[in-house]
Amino acid sequence: MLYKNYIEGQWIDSATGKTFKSLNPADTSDELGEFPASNAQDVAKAVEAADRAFKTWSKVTAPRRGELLFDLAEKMKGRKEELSQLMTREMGKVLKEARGDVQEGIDMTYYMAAEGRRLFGYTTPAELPLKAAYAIRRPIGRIAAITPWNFPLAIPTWKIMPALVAGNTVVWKPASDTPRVAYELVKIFDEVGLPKGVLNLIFGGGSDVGVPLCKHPKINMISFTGSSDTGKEIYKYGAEKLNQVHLELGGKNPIVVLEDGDLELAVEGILWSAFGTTGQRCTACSRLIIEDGVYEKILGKLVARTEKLRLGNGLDPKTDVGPVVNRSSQEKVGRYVEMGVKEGAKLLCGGEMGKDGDLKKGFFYRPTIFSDVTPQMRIFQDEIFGPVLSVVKAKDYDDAITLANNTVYGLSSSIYTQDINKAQRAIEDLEAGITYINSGTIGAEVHLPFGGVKNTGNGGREAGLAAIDEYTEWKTVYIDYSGRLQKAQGID
Ligand code: UN1
Repeated sequence: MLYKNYIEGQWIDSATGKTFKSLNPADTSDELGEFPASNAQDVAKAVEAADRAFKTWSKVTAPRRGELLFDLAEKMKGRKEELSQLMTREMGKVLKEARGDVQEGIDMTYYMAAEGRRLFGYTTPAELPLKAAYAIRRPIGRIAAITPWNFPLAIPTWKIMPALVAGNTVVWKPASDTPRVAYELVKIFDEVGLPKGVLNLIFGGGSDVGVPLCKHPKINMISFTGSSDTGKEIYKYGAEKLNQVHLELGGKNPIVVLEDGDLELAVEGILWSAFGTTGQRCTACSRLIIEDGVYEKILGKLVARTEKLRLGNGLDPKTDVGPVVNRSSQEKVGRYVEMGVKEGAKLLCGGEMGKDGDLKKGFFYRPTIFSDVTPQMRIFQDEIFGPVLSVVKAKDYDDAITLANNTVYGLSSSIYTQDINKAQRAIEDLEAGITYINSGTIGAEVHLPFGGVKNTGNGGREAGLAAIDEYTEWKTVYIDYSGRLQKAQGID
């Protein structure tokens, strides 16, 4: 089936007439649809629509905007299973994880629906008598949302829901690997009666759609999740227009296991964080740092468990690990594994594509563990975004923290220890936006800030109240009811 862009409440063809297909990465003979490969002309139409809609949507009261999101959340809930199955087919994650992704989207939608009755500003005394002073939140305007394929439903909701409840309008460019899930979400918006132009959807590639969208003079905020390289480029487009730019970029997230940690629990957490979603989470654990005394023990258990993980189609309940998203990801993982071997790391398991039986139909890669990794190696430093875990031995707590922080990234982090003092110290010492104690690096909840330090972003946070800060601007109000000219700062 041929799908269309969604502009001003209408499903319309692209100006280009060109299309691209969405294929199941577990079985490329399964096609999820054909989508318009749009261009700058389509983008311009969508931004104009968002601009017209802003005039009225920003005047709808926030509780009413929230009610619409509430209806949306209810519908998403009703379609959870259908959306989850579709997601597994479109990007490969195993069904129980797809359900988690959809659930995260539902959670965010309910959470932001409720924000419609808060959007708290603040009041404060004025320094002069007979004068009121307070600050309120105002929408920013027309927002470009550019989203990745790894959380095709949850991440778009992190951007679209706070943007809409705050009174902004949105033009959304979803990843070209997951257009169908994007279509289904917008269809639900359409069904609940979102006023036309408030959310517009444009399918297509980064250079043909993403770039003109970011450069468009009427876009005044850009929110992007993806690689640090693309993030830097997008930041420049935003800078030229002095736009607010929200960037959620890469990670090379460490789990530290200390000698006093619960080792069984740690192994469970490592497996889940390194190979869940086939390692394709920004929060995935890709570096494991183990204190000397338990190094061999943990590695032994971990490799044995990893070798038992079943690779396969995510719709099969017996599957533990699904495919990577496409051929170029599979090749990238392969290149990094070759590099790791050349750099002198020891390959303990995996290290090859899935080639047997049905695995030939898609893009599979076996969960891979390297030991004897050093911080100089590319496999220690680069975000691979696949099922590859690099393991390093640490002498003690301080060495472990130094190793953990030896990265340009800083999204998630974790430490396993039973020592309350070390746990508390790690919360301060680990350079990351998120730190887990005695749990892996993945599984952030929607009502807390999400984001990272260093090259993971530019200081902003998604989710939680932080998202409301991202998608609103402050307006400060002074009301002088003295009836005379009062001058602040003590001027007579
Ligand atoms: C991501 O990979 O960009 O914390 C998002 C987690 C999920 C979100 C991951 N709730 O792992």
